[in-house]
Amino acid sequence: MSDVVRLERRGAIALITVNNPPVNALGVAVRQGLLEAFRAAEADAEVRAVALVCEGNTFIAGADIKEFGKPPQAPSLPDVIAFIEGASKPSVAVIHGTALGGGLEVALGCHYRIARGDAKVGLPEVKLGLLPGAGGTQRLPRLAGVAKALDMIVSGQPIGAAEAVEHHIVDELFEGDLVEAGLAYAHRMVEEGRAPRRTGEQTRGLEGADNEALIAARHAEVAKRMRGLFSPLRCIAAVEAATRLPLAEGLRRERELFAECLQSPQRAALVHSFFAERQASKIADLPADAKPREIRSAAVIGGGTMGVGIALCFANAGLPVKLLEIDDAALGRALQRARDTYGASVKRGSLSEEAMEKRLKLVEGVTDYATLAEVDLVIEAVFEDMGVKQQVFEKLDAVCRPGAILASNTSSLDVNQIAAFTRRPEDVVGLHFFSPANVMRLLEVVRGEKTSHEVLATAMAIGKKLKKVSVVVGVCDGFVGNRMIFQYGREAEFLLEEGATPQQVDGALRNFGMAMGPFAMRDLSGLDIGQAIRKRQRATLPPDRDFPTVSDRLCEAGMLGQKTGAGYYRYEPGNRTPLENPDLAPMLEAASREKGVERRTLDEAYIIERTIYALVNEGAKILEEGIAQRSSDIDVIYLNGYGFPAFRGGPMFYADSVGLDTVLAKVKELHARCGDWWKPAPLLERLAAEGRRFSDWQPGQ
Ligand code: T1G
Repeated sequence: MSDVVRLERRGAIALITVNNPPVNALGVAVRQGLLEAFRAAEADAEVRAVALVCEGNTFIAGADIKEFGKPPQAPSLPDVIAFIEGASKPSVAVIHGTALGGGLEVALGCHYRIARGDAKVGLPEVKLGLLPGAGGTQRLPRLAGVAKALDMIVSGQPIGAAEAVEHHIVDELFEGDLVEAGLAYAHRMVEEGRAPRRTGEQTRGLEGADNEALIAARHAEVAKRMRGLFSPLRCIAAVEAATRLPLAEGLRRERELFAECLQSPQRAALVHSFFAERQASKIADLPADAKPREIRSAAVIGGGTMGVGIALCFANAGLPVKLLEIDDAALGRALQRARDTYGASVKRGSLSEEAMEKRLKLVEGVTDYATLAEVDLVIEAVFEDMGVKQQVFEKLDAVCRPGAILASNTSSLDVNQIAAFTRRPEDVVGLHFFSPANVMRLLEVVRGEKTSHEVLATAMAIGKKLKKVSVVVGVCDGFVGNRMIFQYGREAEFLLEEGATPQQVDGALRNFGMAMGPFAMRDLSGLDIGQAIRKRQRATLPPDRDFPTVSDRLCEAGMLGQKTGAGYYRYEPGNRTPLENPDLAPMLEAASREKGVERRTLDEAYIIERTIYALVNEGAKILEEGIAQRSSDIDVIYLNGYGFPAFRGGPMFYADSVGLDTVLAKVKELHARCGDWWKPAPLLERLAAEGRRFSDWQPGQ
């Protein structure tokens, strides 16, 4: 028996145990072990039934994602499952944790399934650009029906054990010890003389509904809602095969569609995104013994949009948090904002009244700094002005206990300078949340020169506790995300001077997959924010450096975006739908005239290169300066904070997939035509010359 799959005889029951940490993934050794174990159980005349359990935190959580893209190794998972299903002795899968993907497919190959009450089951393959490729699209509909199977397979979302029982995916729930429950159920199967109940032979789930109409409706809906994605429609095609074909043919069709998804560049990008997010939590030079400090309570300074959003993150995580404002009136407004934010969720039905009240009780409004003496972590979220930050941090340094961590939510100011306002720079760190802070998953953990290892480890731990995707970044203007978005936004604005309209630029980038175009995004956040940043940047650049002017003209005309009813677009009162702003066209004409530029029609490919390559070139500089640890960290920032499409893997992965030689050639052409904003990053030049990719690069190489 292999060391990842064990077979034991418990009386007339064969107990098969998988033990392949951390998630019992179905690597080749596990597949071999399972096949050997089920074969041995089948051949053993003393064995009357089989129970399959897993050690560790979870039942099998899927195929081994690391194997994708590598030459397949026998036995294939479908073959293992076919043997399990075809066995003559009844088998039961004992599910705990998350039975996902191939894990649920193995369980569906077993004849019966029991699950612990807190377990979940799901088929998340679509999130990796795939589809359930080991019978899930054929067996799940036969148990749960086509509608439920489509819901689970197209969304990739798991369901709880009780819901799985409701939909005949799981037979019954159990509590307590896995092995005991498995053996007890197996004994019951023997005593009741139960025969193997082969899922592939079930038909109930395929009957009683107009599956053809269901499939057609779902296809139309997904084609619209998941535009640009490759695998969701193939998921539907595979389930459609189950409604029409006998199992063997349906399985063949599923394998064909699975192979198409496996070859798709979207699968490579989505798998990259999966591992990149997990890699981001690893800090290369953090000593193993750097233990996080315990955070039992927090405080947020500033009850504006960001401050309240951050406070709600703590309340959502069940941590008490003080929210400090300058006076009772401001505090009242802040607490009302907190209540209104939760109220919207209650109205949407995503939060119960009871849960809202419980969380609001965790938010304590204060106006006196002295009340912060015992908190473990303070996050400042006041106005983006260094003078104001200095006042706040000097006060915090005076009142907070030794060992309390002082964090700033600044979106681009110098965290080292902020740390220097205190006598404890080693306890100062940046925690850059993204608006709305209680929704956006991204957290840039800004590591100051003096930030201690322990404080850095604590920042990462609290990020995880708040269910954020935390990425460590260094100190510079804009850190990683905003530093790159400045380039992207500026280039987008230059395109308006060259002849494009906001609709064309936003449309091209939405077709690329961005959640929102740059001009709709600027109208949302407010044009005045960009104006202040450009003013600061101008002070650090040569006077002859060219800047676009349209945004400044709009600000001068008081058109700041949604908040004033007009910016790049016009908005009807109370309506966020962007409409054409008739005042813009003359401004664009004037801007082009001022620059002596002949307006022309720009094609989508040019718009994408001009904007996305601006991200890439700046990302290469960020890597070379050590502001980000690895190119995949930059991808994680863009996937989780800036609406970059996961099916393209992030800006750096996208550049690798285009080829750095191609990217560099375009950057050089733009440098020649558009000036020093496009000076090629040395790292980009070097990697392109060496035929390498950003993902091959390590610091210092
Ligand atoms: N393969 C390989 N490694 C995996 C893995 C997998 N399926 N799942 C997790 N890991 C690694 C992960 O990279 C990390 O590694 C460690 O395990 C802990 O993960 C044929 C084709 C199960 C809910 O998509 O959703 O089956 O960083 O930090 O927060 O039809 O992992 O420690 O080195 O996420 O407790 C379908 C993916 C595959 C499930 C646990 N299955 N995994 O969450 O831990 S495709 C999935 C998860 C498939 C079949 C198809 C989560 C989790 P490291 P973690 P967690």
